[in-house]
Amino acid sequence: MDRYLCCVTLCLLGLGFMQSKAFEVTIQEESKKTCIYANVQVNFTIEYETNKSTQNRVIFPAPDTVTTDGSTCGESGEAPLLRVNFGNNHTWSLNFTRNDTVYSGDVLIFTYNTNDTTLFPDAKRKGLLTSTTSFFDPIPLNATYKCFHDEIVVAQNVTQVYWNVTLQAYAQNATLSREVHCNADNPTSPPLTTLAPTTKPLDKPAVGNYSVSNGTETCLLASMGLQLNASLLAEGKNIWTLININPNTTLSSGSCSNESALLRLNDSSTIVEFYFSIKKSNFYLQEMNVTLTNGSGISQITNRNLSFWEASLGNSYLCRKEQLITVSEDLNINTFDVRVQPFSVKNATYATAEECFADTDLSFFIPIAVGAVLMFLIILVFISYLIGRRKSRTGYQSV
Ligand SMILES: *[C@@H]1O[C@H](CO)[C@@H](O)[C@H](O)[C@H]1NC(C)=O
Ligand SMILES: *[C@@H]1O[C@H](CO)[C@@H](O)[C@H](O)[C@H]1NC(C)=O
Ligand SMILES: *[C@@H]1O[C@H](CO)[C@@H](O)[C@H](O)[C@H]1NC(C)=O
Ligand SMILES: *[C@@H]1O[C@H](CO)[C@@H](O)[C@H](O)[C@H]1NC(C)=O
Ligand SMILES: *[C@@H]1O[C@H](CO)[C@@H](O)[C@H](O)[C@H]1NC(C)=O
Ligand SMILES: *[C@@H]1O[C@H](CO)[C@@H](O)[C@H](O)[C@H]1NC(C)=O
Ligand SMILES: *[C@@H]1O[C@H](CO)[C@@H](O)[C@H](O)[C@H]1NC(C)=O
Ligand SMILES: *[C@@H]1O[C@H](CO)[C@@H](O)[C@H](O)[C@H]1NC(C)=O
Ligand SMILES: *[C@@H]1O[C@H](CO)[C@@H](O)[C@H](O)[C@H]1NC(C)=O
Ligand SMILES: *[C@@H]1O[C@H](CO)[C@@H](O)[C@H](O)[C@H]1NC(C)=O
Ligand SMILES: CC(=O)N[C@H]1CO[C@H](CO)[C@@H](O)[C@@H]1O
Repeated sequence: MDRYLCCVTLCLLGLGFMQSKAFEVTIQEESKKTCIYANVQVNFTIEYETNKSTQNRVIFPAPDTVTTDGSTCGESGEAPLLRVNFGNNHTWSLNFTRNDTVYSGDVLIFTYNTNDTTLFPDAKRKGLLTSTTSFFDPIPLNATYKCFHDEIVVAQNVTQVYWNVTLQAYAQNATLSREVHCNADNPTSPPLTTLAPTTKPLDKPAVGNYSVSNGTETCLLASMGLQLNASLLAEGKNIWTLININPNTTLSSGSCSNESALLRLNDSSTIVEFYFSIKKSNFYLQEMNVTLTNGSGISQITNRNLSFWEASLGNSYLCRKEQLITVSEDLNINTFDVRVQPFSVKNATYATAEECFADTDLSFFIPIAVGAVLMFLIILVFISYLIGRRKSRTGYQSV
């Protein structure tokens, strides 16, 4: 079973700070190639019930003497696992997950043994209890995760405070030189997720076909790709975050009347509403109402004073180029390949398209404009020639 040799190093971080405990471990393959390295300081705070029916709280650090039995570099599809055992049968284990470009911690399981009478002298429930959480967001495959600041992880009666963390997995025996720090370490730099290329949804959003019916007939047609660009509060600061609306998971609904029409797109708790109105003989997008759910926070952003996507009633509006709709200071929407017809839809098909100005090809227009100017000059020269000739002729006649 033991294809992997695990070696444990004692570490007194900062040489001399005896009271600050840390475990430093290296997991190696049989070929002695290092695959996982970790240097971690963590305090555990555990609440437990005593046999006097009171609540007790114990705080202790992970010691610097640990073993790594049960750790594995992972092979044949199995995830690499770092398992750290210490004290009286307590275990801290973290497995890792990756794709082609990034990796992250997957599931962190902390198991503590309440039979340990030095830590839990009067525990009512005796045995192995667990606390399951996640740990660190995706970082590039060739990078080391570092976090000097405190990171707090809370789950199931256990609060874990981490600091001075260095972690690398999928190391392939190389010392990973690129360091990616947690947000707390660089409050001014972009969040970790923007450093990990595959986690930012920067791809163009997919174009979805949506419709609204008034019960019997399709009364509104729309197709578009939508990308919300919202300034969201994350860890105490606002970060511009891109959210692509995925047509596969989006439900469309709405309503139609003779004067106004509503298209509501609902993609897993992100709701985008488009209100169309009529002025003179044109329709246009007048109002947007966007509901964003961020964790437990919900923000609602409304703009009633827009003027986009205007076309004649009876026609549809078309714009292939990317457009920017500024809904508020905190919300921009990038739209792609828009076609809408909120009124006079017949037989569930789009009427003639009126194309936006941005789509008109200027490279096609410039030669025409230059040609027109040249033609104008030629005509001007010709007219002055004619006038000149007539003048000179009248001149001769007067002689
Ligand atoms: C792994 O790296 C160490 C230090 O760089 C080196 O001494 C060792 O030979 C390497 N092992 C393999 C199998 O490449
Ligand atoms: C960890 O716990 C020790 C006491 O056990 C305390 O002195 C220290 O400040 C704690 N560190 C953090 C970062 O909470
Ligand atoms: C990590 O461990 C958890 C719990 O054992 C398991 O559910 C999960 O599938 C594992 N992750 C990977 C990538 O294997
Ligand atoms: C609680 O448990 C401790 C240790 O097992 C024992 O010494 C003590 O008598 C118990 N107290 C009560 C009230 O049961
Ligand atoms: C949307 O409609 C257009 C035109 O009818 C069609 O070409 C396209 O495949 C449709 N897209 C989806 C995702 O259904
Ligand atoms: C739906 O729209 C059609 C065409 O505009 C109209 O004839 C019909 O009465 C509408 N039905 C309802 C329920 O509003
Ligand atoms: C998102 O909006 C911010 C602020 O206006 C802007 O700097 C950023 O370039 C936008 N991102 C995209 C992809 O449109
Ligand atoms: C939507 O579903 C289609 C077919 O299942 C798939 O090809 C496409 O990648 C999906 N689009 C998104 C944005 O998930
Ligand atoms: C915006 O949408 C939300 C949720 O759909 C709704 O409660 C709210 O009344 C709407 N606001 C406006 C101005 O339409
Ligand atoms: C409605 O559309 C269907 C298919 O798109 C077509 O077969 C039918 O002839 C159309 N009817 C009218 C009245 O245009
Ligand atoms: C509380 C909460 O879930 N906040 C999230 C808001 O969105 C940003 C960006 O997607 C996340 O990083 C935050 O965690």
